[in-house]
Amino acid sequence: MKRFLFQIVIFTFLAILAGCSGYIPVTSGISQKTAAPSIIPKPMEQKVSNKIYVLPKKNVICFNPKASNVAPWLQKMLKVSNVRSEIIGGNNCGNWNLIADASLKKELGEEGYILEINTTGITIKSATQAGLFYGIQSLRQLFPAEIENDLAVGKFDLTQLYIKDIPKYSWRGSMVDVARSFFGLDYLKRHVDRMALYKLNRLHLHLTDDQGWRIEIKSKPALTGIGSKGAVINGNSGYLSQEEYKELQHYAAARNIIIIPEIDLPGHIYSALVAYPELNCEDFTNLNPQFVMPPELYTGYKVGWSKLCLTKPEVYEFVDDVIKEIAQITDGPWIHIGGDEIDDPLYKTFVVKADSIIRKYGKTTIGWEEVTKAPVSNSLISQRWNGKTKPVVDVKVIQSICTSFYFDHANITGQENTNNWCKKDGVSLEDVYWFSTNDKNIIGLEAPVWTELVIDEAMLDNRFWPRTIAVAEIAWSQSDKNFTEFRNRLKTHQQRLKNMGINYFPSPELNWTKNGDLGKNQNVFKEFLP
Ligand code: TNX
Repeated sequence: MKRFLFQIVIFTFLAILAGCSGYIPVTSGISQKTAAPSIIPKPMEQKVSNKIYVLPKKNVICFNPKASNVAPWLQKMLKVSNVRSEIIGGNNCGNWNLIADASLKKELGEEGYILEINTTGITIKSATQAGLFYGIQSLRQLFPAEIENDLAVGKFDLTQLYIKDIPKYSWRGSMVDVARSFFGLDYLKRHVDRMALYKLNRLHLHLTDDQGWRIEIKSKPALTGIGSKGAVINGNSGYLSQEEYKELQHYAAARNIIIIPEIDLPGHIYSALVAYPELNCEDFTNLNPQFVMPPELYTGYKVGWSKLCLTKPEVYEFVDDVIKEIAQITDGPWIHIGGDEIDDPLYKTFVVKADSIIRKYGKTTIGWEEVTKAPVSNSLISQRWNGKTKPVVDVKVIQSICTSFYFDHANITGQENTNNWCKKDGVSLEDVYWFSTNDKNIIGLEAPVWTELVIDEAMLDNRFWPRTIAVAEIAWSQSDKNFTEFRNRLKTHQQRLKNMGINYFPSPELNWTKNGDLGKNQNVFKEFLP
C-alpha cells in the first residue's frame, strides 16, 4: 500500500511537471506515449510532449522565400498521406512552416535544423535548404511507413515535440563499385533516394577498374566502345553516358547528395589499356595474369596487377584529357584518383602530377590513403581503408577502415559470395556501429561496396542494408553510443525498408525477417524533383 501511495505521488508530481513545461525529457521514459520517436540518425536534442497535434482537414504549408525549394517535398509527403494542403509564401502563415534564415548558421551550422510540433502546428527552421530537407526526413520517419509505397494513410496524429539536430561530420558517404559489375542510372537513383532518408550526403562512384570502364569520355571513345563491354564473371557490363551522369547528379543534388567520381589511377586500369594499348608498357607481355595478344577484357578477381606506363608522356596526356572531361561534367568540388594497390618506381611522381591536373581543372583531389606517401597538396583528402600508410602530408581524412566499413565483406560469418581478407568473420552491424577514432583530421565516414562478388541488385541491396543505416547513425549523431538502444530504434524501420522494396539482409542482430515484397522499388520521393 505504501508503495502504491508513493507511486501515485511520483506520478502526480511528474504529471504536473509535464503540464508546466509541455515537454518531458525523452530519457525519463514515463509512458509509451512520451517515448522518443525512433528517428535515425538519432537527433542531438529531443524533447517529447505527452500531447498530440491532430492534423486539421485543411493544411497550409507556409514558406519564406529562401525555403521555396523545400515546400514541394513536404507537400508531396502530405499528399501521399492523404492530407490535403496548399502552399503559400510568407512568414509563419500556415500550420506547417518552413523557415530558412541565414542568421541561424551560428546556432545550427550548414546542415542543422530545428523541428517543432506544438499545439498550433509544425515548424522547421534552418540556416539552409539542406537543413530544412533534413528536418523533413526526420518528420518523414514520424509518418506511417505506408507513405513509402503510396498506400493511403488517411488520418494520423503527430506527437508534439521539439528537436534540435546538428550533424557530427560533414562527410557521410556511400560508395558503389560500378566497375566490376555495372549498376546503372535506375539503381543509382534509388540508392540516392534511400541515402536521403538517413541524411547521407556523399555518393562516391568507383567508375573504372580492370574489368570495366563506366563513364563516357567523348575525346576517348574506345574507353566505352571497348572498355565498358567487360565485367567480372557473370556481372553486368555497361556505362553511364555523360547525360545520364548529369541526370543522376541533378537528382542527387536535389536531395543534398554530392556525387564524387573516381577514376582509379595509375593501377586498376586494365579496361583502359585494352581500349588504348599504347598506354601500357611492353605490349602487354609484362602483365600477369592477362597478357594475351591482341588484348582481351578481364573477368577475374585479381587486384594490383595492371598499370599505366608511367615513363610514357602520352600517359599524362591521357590523364589530362580524362580529368578535363570529368571536371567539366562534375558539379561537386571533388574528383577521386584512386591510387590504391600499385607498386611503381614513378608512383609518387605520378600522384603529384595527377593531383596538380585535378587542381588545374578547379577541383580538389581525393585518393585512397596510399597517395599520401607522395608530397601532394595539403588540400587533398585521404580516404583510409587499412590505416597502414604513414602520410608525409597533413591532410583531411575520410575513414573507410575495412574492418568497419567494407560491405563486400559478410553481414554474418560465412555468408556466401563475400570477401573476407580484411575481417574473417565479416563486418556486422555492431562492428559498424562501434567504429571509433581519435583522428584529428577526420571529416567523416564512408562505406564502400566492392562488386567482384556482388553481381545483381538484390545482392547489392543485401550488402548495403541495414549496415548503411549504422554508418548514417554514427556519421551524423552526436549522442552517446548505446548499441542496444540503436538496435531497438532500427528494429522499427523494418516495415519502412520493406515498403521501399529494399532487399535488406534479414539481420539476426535485429530479428528481421526476409523481405518477401521485392521489386517494387518504392519511395515517397521516387522520381520526385521540386
Ligand atoms: C580492395 S582497398 C580494393 C578493391 C577491391 C576490394 C575487395 C581498395 C582501395 N581497393 O579494389 O575490390 O579490396 O575487397
